[in-house]
Amino acid sequence: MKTVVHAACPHDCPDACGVLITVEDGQATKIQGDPEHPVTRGFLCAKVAKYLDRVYSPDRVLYPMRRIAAKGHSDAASAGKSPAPTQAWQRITWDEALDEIATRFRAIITEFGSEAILPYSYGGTLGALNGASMDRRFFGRLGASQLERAICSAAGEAGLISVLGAKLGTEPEQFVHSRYIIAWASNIHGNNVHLWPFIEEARRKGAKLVVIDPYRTRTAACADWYLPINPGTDGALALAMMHVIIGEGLHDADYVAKHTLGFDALREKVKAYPPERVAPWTGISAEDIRKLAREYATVRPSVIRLNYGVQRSEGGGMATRAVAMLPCIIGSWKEVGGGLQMSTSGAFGLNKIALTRPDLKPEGLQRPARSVNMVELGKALNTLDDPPLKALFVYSSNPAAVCPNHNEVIRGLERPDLFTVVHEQFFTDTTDYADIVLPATTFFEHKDLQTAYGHYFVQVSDRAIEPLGECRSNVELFRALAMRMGFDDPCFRESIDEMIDGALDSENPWLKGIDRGRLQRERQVRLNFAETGARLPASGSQAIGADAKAEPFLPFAHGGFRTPSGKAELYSEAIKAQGLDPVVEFIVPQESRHGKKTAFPLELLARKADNFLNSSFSNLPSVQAMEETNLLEMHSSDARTRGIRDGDTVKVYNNRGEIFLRARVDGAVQPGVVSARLNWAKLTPGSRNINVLTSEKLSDLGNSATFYSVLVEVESSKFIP
Ligand SMILES: Nc1nc2c(c(=O)[nH]1)N[C@H]1C(S)=C(S)[C@@H](COP(=O)(O)OP(=O)(O)OC[C@H]3O[C@@H](n4cnc5c(=O)[nH]c(N)nc54)[C@H](O)[C@@H]3O)O[C@H]1N2
Ligand SMILES: Nc1nc2c(c(=O)[nH]1)N[C@H]1C(S)=C(S)[C@@H](COP(=O)(O)OP(=O)(O)OC[C@H]3O[C@@H](n4cnc5c(=O)[nH]c(N)nc54)[C@H](O)[C@@H]3O)O[C@H]1N2
Ligand code: SF4
Ligand SMILES: [Mo]
Repeated sequence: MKTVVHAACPHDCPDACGVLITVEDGQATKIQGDPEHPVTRGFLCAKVAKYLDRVYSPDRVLYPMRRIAAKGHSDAASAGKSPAPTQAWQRITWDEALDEIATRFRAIITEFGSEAILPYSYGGTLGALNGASMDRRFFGRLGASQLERAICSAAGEAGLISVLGAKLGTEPEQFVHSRYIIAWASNIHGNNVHLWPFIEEARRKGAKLVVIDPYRTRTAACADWYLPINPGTDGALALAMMHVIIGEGLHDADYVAKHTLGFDALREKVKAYPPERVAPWTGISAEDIRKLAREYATVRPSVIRLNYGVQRSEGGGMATRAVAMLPCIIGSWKEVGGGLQMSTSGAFGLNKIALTRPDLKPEGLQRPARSVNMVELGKALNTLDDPPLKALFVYSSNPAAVCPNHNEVIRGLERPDLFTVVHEQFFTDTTDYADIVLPATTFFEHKDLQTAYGHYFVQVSDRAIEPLGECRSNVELFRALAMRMGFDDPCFRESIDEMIDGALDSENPWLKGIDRGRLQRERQVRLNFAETGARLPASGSQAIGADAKAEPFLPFAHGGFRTPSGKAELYSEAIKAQGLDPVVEFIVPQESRHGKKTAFPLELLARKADNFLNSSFSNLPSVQAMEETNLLEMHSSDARTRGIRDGDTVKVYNNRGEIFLRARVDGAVQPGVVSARLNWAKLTPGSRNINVLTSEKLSDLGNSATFYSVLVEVESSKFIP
């Protein structure tokens, strides 16, 4: 029997593709993009196009396993293979695994209290159910420490929300109407590939594409104008652009008067940021800054695709705030194809309370459980007291690869007294430190509800095949654990469909008329913007993009900002309350070439790989074939002064650690900047990855990670570990 099942890609990616899976006699035999999805339009990225290799990989975790050897990478692993190190593991039943976890948890709670247990999850799946529902209910009811999930986007979200009040932005379909497109810290070909066809269509009609990125991405190489910027200086660039725009009267005085708060204070503030002052920080000439500002303000509609690279810096929150002000002062929110997109996730408004049940608590616990920032996992494992962390439950994440200050993370994970459970699809860097490993389903094997952060379509992702081996989804795992702990709240028995219905039963007017039945019939349903304001201004009502039936969604054409004042807040009391400049300012990042002098003169971009997804996919041979790994990209001038030639082994180091990579001298970075890509640690020489060099330092807003504020030194090395 042959069927075609509709699913949605749940990986941590803005595109949330519509997917069609062909199933023959219970086996998935083909994956393709759903051609009817109006944004993702029938194609998949290169890694997910090879998803059958992932689902049916011989390296999948298929059964619960108990550790029978010391914690740490096995020899097979450091030899560079993608291992299922069987000599470290003994297969056990689910009953044995659940009993052992429940017994250990009870003992830890008796001796140290429930906050000695820490859940640790992030972006393995963004499915609404498997991402955050039964797990949150379980750990809430248990009274475990709460996890502050700030590793990715918290600084940018705080910056964006301080101006707009919500994570809303320009629809990707509208980019075809843009005449001037700025891809700002936005690796579109690598991380957001479904936006590219819309940009190409706009360019065929004459639009100009500008890319602002310290790394010459494939997108930068295709741009009409590439502006390599020094890392961590985007806030200064945006301030200088506003200096020019306001100084030359290129702002939209009418929009500003009606829909913004604090313009006079901003006008004063930007006087301190003339292009001549900002040029040395950014590495962009004053002349280019002026040209960029003038073009952006006058070639209309102009749009900014701001992605998360800007906010992975010490000043990332303020920088995002500064960039988010630009469309507010030029009034481009009024135009189809104008505005800015960083995230669209704020539009979905699922009923998160129903999903996560924050009211569940252990009997007797009055205050909320303490919170631990996931960025500081190393610090938490090694130094947290009262109570110390005694158990770590990892799912949908690979902290032994993705967390900053890797050496400290590993030191913590090696603790023999730490009871670690990892729910995974593969034997990752993190399972190498687990006491118990539990097998997890892929999205082929479970049903879920899918939103997006790069468009406005909702989908139900159907289950295509039975779970492989004894794999269980996150929902089913935490349901079973709740039962084992004796939690009898009815919510632990809710079916998947009941949970989907509960999530869609929300006060968000944009979900009106969208229910599970309709989603299963229509596959991808655009949010119901017709129900509320936020529509086209009377002047221009051209149809847009692939979905001509739908009116363009212009979130702030008539104001309607979700801030306390209802205006775009160029002055923010909330920012002031945090002790920061209520307007906006640029503070030179300490760990940068502009900060205080150190022995480490080069700025490192510890970037993601175009063909992996954070550390996911990096173990699959067919995906490895598309990505060159273990490289340090550097500029020829920095290589020359250190006697390094293309292909040499180099040691890259700072006070936190060292790593051995192969030098690539090819012009992707500017002088003073080096770049390397995230990969599994055990697939990197020495079994340490690039996060040995990154720090736990938090960003100015949102307590987020600062993966792109890192200084290092590089030297030629004969030694290959
Ligand atoms: N192929 C692939 N796709 C992915 C991912 C992946 O790992 N691989 N990861 C997913 C995840 S988790 C996320 S959050 C999104 C993130 O996607 P993006 O928001 O695009 O995030 P990054 O790749 O971190 O950074 C984007 C770009 O910012 C640049 N950059 C670094 N520092 C600065 C700076 O100071 N200023 C400027 N202007 N640019 C800077 C980087 O060189 C990079 O090209 O992508 C998702 N999609
Ligand atoms: N140096 C450096 N470090 C970074 C970044 C960077 O740019 N540079 N980016 C940061 C960013 S933006 C992010 S978002 C984080 C991402 O950090 P993570 O979310 O930890 O990302 P992944 O490495 O993709 O690990 C996800 C794991 O979840 C597993 N998984 C997938 N689906 C499921 C499921 O349904 N259930 C369970 N139990 N497991 C599942 C996958 O097999 C995979 O091993 O990394 C951060 N780390
Ligand atoms: S990772 Fe992103 S681009 Fe690739 S299939 Fe999934 S949603 Fe689409
Ligand atoms: Mo992320």
